[in-house]
Amino acid sequence: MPSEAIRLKPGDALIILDVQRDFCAGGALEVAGADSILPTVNALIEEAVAAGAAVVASRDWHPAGHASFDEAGGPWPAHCVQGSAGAEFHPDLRLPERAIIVTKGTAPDRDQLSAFNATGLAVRLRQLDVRRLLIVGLALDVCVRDSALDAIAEGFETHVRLSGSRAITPEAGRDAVEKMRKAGVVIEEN
Ligand code: VGL
Ligand code: ZN
Repeated sequence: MPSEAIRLKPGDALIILDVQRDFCAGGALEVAGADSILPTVNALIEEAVAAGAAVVASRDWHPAGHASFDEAGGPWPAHCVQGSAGAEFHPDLRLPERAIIVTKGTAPDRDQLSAFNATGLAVRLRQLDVRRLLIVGLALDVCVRDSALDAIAEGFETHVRLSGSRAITPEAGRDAVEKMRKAGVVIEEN
């Protein structure tokens, strides 16, 4: 059963994962179709601001030679190196001034795929009386998945809107959706 798209309201947070140049067209770890989520994401930002919902944007922010890079024996090409052009948010992403920016992946020796991994985000959201999350961004099968699973574990009602996300591989994307659903994430398939 497809789940209905929610309307953002106070007590909600829009969580935008890693909409950075390196995950978008021409980037070091390009996610197919990544640029096509921008209209959806920008419309959600406008909806969140108008509704008084919080807006959170995470960024992958690795030191050079990070453990997750293939040069160090990790699974990924070098990407989102701190201060590089590839680590910048996509130039068309219209973040509001009051957006909460979460930086992750800074520990040199391990990966931090989830925006909740050692970032203090859950505490911050609870301080803001946030109870419900709408997660979009990149990539569906990696950081969106891990963040959504952590969000459930932290006790948030958690929605993922598929039109605002893309996977690195389609099979892993399908697996991620199944895993998130099983964990109690509401998958909005529109
Ligand atoms: C991500 C792979 C490596 C992501 C980050 O943001 O989904 N994927 N680092
Ligand atoms: Zn990374």
